[in-house]
Amino acid sequence: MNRTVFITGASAGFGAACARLFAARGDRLVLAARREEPLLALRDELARQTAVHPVILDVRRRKSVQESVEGLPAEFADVEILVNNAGLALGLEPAHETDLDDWDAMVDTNIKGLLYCTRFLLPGMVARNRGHIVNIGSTAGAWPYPGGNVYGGTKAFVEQFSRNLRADLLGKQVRVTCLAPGMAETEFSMVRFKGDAEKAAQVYAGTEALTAEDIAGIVAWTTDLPPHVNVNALEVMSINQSWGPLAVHRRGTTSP
Ligand code: NDP
Ligand code: 8X3
Repeated sequence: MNRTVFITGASAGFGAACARLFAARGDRLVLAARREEPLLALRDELARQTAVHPVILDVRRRKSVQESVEGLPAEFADVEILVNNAGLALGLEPAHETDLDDWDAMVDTNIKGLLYCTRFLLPGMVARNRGHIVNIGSTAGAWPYPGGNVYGGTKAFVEQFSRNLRADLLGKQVRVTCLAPGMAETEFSMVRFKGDAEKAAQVYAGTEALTAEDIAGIVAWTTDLPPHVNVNALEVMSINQSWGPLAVHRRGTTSP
């Protein structure tokens, strides 16, 4: 395909699967994440297929994002596709019991990190009149659940920001897509439960969740459509996941 694709959160999960898929199609890759070891291992794995530029980057650091974008080698500078994927959920406690540091980290990563990457890469796309930003939202952005509080809020932001970008970009050949997956088996739950492997495994036990490869395939599909076709927002779940009824508090049964 010969496009340059910038993927955040490329050291694991959806990001790594996107990297593998885009590499197999011959796209050049800029792969960003904080953890050097898995990122460089992925670089080594994919270097046989395509040109890869790894960037050790914490997307929460605005200056680092700017320097990473401005310092891209010439071969990687004309980024055509940005997959804004870096993100996390921390904890599942009710709002009145959460750790404020967890809330800060989710807002700083899922919202502000995504904004920094967008703001520093978008001007080049507009100047070249060619680009596609794929933002990874979540079903949690549309459907609340106990303990989803700020994580769901950040993902609602991602979807609405994506739609507003489309409004700003009318008349430009720059597409914006928000892809909102449901439960997918990655390192997501290990991160949410802070390394508690047993709790994380329970999320996926006895069912078939989405895989990172499922999501990568959908991301790639949105980028392969004819240039005049923009997928605005797309929600996807495993067939094994659906909604429950609205919860009802019954006086006298569950509280004094
Ligand atoms: P993983 O935990 O497997 O991967 C998350 C990636 O984000 C890692 O590569 C991690 O790399 C990176 N990341 C986290 N924080 C930062 C940061 N501050 N700077 C740079 N990179 C960062 O999870 P998923 O692949 O499942 O998640 C990817 C995205 O998909 C997230 O936005 C998540 O919210 C969303 N999502 C996940 C779902 C799921 O059920 N799995 C469903 C719906 C949406 P590193 O630690 O090396 O920095
Ligand atoms: C991840 C899916 O349901 O754990 O965004 O919030 S969920």
